[in-house]
Amino acid sequence: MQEYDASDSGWQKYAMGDESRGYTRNLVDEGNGKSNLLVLVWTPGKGSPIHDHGNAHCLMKILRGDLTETRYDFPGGGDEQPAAMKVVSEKTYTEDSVAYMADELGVHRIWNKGSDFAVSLHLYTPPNVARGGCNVFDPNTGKKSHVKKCGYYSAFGKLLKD
Ligand code: 2CO
Ligand code: FE2
Repeated sequence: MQEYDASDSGWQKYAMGDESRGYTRNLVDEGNGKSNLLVLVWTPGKGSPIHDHGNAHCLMKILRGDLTETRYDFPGGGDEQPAAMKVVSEKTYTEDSVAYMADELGVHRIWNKGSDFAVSLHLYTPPNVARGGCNVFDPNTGKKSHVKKCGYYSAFGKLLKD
């Protein structure tokens, strides 16, 4: 991920944005069933919900713009009292930087504070979220909801119908 040159225009055919959404997930490669490579396009002023990563490794490289990541402690089991989720860090990543995320480090949300679309390249291994979805969390209560299908906006450069 570090060696990939973000000024290479190869990623552009996958970078399909949609300002009606927080971000789009565009599938580039399925790594022979062992990984998932995605180009994500982030709408200005919007972002993702707080989510986990299906017990997989996640690498993110910024291809265009800046992205802000807020990390939270992984919420505990079901019998805790509802409580606002605890922020552990907030970082802004600039073009060409690479970040790592995994459930061991907590959960996060990614936000595009800029005024133009931002683009990032994500490598997930194993591709657990593609198979089993992920969980999203309510920032005020820590309540978890399972998302069965974290769908794609496009696959292999072709727009998918909803
Ligand atoms: N994990 C999110 C997703 O695949 C993107 S935030 O970066 O990890 O939709
Ligand atoms: Fe994520």
